[in-house]
Amino acid sequence: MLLRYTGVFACLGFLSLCWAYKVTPIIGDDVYPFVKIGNGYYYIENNKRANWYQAYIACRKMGAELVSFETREELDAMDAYIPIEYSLRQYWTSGTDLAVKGMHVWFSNAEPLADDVWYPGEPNDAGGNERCDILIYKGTGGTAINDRQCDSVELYICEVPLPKEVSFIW
Ligand code: MMA
Ligand code: CA
Repeated sequence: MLLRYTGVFACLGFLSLCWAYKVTPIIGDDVYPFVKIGNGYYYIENNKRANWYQAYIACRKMGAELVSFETREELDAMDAYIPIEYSLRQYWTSGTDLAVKGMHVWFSNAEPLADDVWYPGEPNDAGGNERCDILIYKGTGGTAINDRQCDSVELYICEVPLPKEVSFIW
């Protein structure tokens, strides 16, 4: 009997521990060479161009990933940050359908691309060979994502996956 109650309380104790934590990002302000935009930390490469794979490697060398825009709001925050003179610049993102053709995901976190991040008419897989996703900054269809050939040599944006701190709140 005693053993049974001990077991029950041990389980309840464990469950209450599970419910009583919070997760908070560890870093606060800009951390060179990354800038804080909205809730994310980014490196915007405006000089060196690379194909999608090289761009991914360049980000990995910084301990980062090619950028992902999980929500339209994140993309809008980036749109508000980039100088207006950079209109029509294009920047590689981590978006790709290389794993499953027609299924575009953010390669850095496996989330599917939301419908509202695409440029009007995209993704169109032009020429049947557009597998990597690029941010078009203030094109005639606004700032949004287009699928392009992965070997196209372009600018890119890296994003730091946020380190998180887990703490108990009681
Ligand atoms: C057009 C359009 C896009 C395509 C690019 C390739 C300028 O936009 O067809 O969907 O990805 O061409 O350069
Ligand atoms: Ca396209």
